[in-house]
Amino acid sequence: MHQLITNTLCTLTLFSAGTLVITWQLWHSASTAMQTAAHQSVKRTDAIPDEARDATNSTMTLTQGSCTQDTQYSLSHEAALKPYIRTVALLKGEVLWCSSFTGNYPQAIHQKDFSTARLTLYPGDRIAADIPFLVYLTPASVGYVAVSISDVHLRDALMPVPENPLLTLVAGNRMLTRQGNVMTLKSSSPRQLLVTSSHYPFSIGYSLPSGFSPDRLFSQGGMLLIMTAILSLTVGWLLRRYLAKYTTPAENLRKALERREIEPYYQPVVNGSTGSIEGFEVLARWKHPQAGFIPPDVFIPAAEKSGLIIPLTRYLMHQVQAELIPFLGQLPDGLHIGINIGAEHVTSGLLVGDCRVFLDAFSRKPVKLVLEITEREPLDMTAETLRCLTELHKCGVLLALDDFGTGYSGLSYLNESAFDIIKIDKSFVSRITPEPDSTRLVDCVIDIARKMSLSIVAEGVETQQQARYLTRCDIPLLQGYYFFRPMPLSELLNVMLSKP
Ligand code: G
Ligand code: G
Ligand code: MN
Repeated sequence: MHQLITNTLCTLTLFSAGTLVITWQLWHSASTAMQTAAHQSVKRTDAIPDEARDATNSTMTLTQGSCTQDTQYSLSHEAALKPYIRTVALLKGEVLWCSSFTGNYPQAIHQKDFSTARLTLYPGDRIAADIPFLVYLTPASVGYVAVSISDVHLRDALMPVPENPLLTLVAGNRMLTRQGNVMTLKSSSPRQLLVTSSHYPFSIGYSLPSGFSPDRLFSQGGMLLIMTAILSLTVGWLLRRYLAKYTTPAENLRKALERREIEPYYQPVVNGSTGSIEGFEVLARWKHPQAGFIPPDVFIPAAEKSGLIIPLTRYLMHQVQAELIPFLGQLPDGLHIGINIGAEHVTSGLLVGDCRVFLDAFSRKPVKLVLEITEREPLDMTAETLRCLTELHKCGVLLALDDFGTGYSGLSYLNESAFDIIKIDKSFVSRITPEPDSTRLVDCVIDIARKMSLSIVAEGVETQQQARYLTRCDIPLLQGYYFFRPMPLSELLNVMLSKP
């Protein structure tokens, strides 16, 4: 579950980051395109006042004369031969006295806000047939020369990129849109960026594209989006495989504990001379839903290394307690319950409390709790450890040295008189055969135990001969396949409750 969330989050984060980068890149390209368009537009628009300036230069001298036919001819000539120019006119104050268009009929300028600026945009009026126009005005010694330019040419210059409707022509405080409207700029007008001509007092205005536009993203970045999605899913999938492959044994074990896949099995401990079951040793069994049965030799060392041996043991103790309590009335008194304990549990300071809880649960019918501490793992016999073992003895817990003779200096442990029982390892028991000298080693071990006044449990008894020999040596408790294999509780109850 945890892994699935990590995976999904990672995939989504990757996809979002990719989408963000694509969005930014598309916005950046669109902004650059807009800026380039504005610069191109300035260049193209510059050519228009260039023409008006030439026409003005050729007609400047006419401002001093009167509006004769020759004067009109010269004005019309300029207007007709220069493609951008609509009219060339001579003004005194606000009165137009000679024009390429109206001839020598003096006419007042109808525009309410006549401006003496070099370039002025005017909305259409009656004379101009409601077509907006730009006036290029030059003061002369007497009056002005006014050259008007129709908006068509201006609007053309605003269209370097046909699909880009956002450029405007700005002169003074007025603006011509590409739709051909002349508007006065106010502080409330939408903000636009300006590229100003270096030759004439006008600018081309443009707005930056919106930061996010689903339209732009899908139409221009569709392919990239699909690729990002595929990439994110692939990385997510690879990560999933990687995580699945590299989960440590400890992690698997932790999950197994959470999912309650580990359960206690019970191997009966038998009195060799009477054949009665005196109790059992609890052995952990992991039933993995996919991998099937996992043997403890595999996961117990992993648990010991990862510090999970304590939770595992506590879990088993709790299970044993919960499973057995309902049948307490039917079980014999002083039941021997052997539990395997990791060295770490002894030094953790938790063991005494755990045992007290366990024994309290069985207070109705006292049991003999035997902690089996293996000799294969080193156990530091510090003052702290010894104090813990003493505490355990005070609670009535018995301590058994497991796998005796196979590992770390069991003899020196015995010297501390901390143990009550030794469990003779199956490797000694298995040596007992009909051969005359085969019992020598096990005899030595038994001798040591006797000299140290320790009880003995022999484990790994597989044959009748071994059982007989050990019983003859007065070893009270035996354990092994010859009697019983480890079994689940239901079977244990069967064999215990059917035999006297
Ligand atoms: O059955 P067997 O194969 O059950 O056990 C293999 C090894 O795992 C033995 O050394 C046994 O002592 C150990 N073992 C089994 N169950 C437990 C357990 O609950 N705790 C500890 N510490 N060791 C266990
Ligand atoms: O280390 P410990 O003594 O806790 O281990 C007990 C181990 O011995 C378990 O793995 C258990 O299954 C195994 N076992 C119990 N009886 C026999 C037996 O008769 N023969 C063999 N080979 N193993 C046994
Ligand atoms: Mn054991």
